[in-house]
Amino acid sequence: KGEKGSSEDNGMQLAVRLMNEQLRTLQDNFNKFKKIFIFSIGKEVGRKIFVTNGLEYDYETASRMCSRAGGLVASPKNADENLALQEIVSKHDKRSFLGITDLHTEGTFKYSTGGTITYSNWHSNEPNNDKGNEDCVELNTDGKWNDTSCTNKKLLICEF
Ligand code: 291
Ligand code: CA
Repeated sequence: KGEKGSSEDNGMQLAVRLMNEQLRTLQDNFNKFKKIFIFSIGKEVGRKIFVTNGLEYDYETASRMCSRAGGLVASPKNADENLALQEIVSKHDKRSFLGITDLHTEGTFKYSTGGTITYSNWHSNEPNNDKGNEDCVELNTDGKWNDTSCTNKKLLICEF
């Protein structure tokens, strides 16, 4: 019984060693793929990665597309993230939606995940809810925010 136990232990040790080797190979491949991905299409800021497909959609479609991909519509939480997004909209010369709206309560801008915004970079005299119809937020190429109609089509940028 003791002998059988130890041969089972040896088999287990071998299996664990092989799994560790495979895990290491998987991690190496994944890290390499991640580097190539970020180099080619992503923009990394801290632990966040911003990605655009270069196309424009209304807010509802943008929101659906980002969540289907396992992400969220980009929401800058600090000046670094806002600058990274500004670089993307400047490169494409298209304003983007942010994952921020006051659809729930007029005048109170919240993240799509809930919670009142903790960082903002409004253009002077914004948000103005022009024509009483501006519940979404667009990022301009100068990095400033403007509230705008959710049915406008803006550059899609998701965060992951
Ligand atoms: C004016 C300002 C904005 C307003 C915008 C929209 C149309 O900015 O009154 O507060 O949101 O018009 O009525 O433009 C967009 N992009 O929403 C003009 C440039 C943004
Ligand atoms: Ca506005």
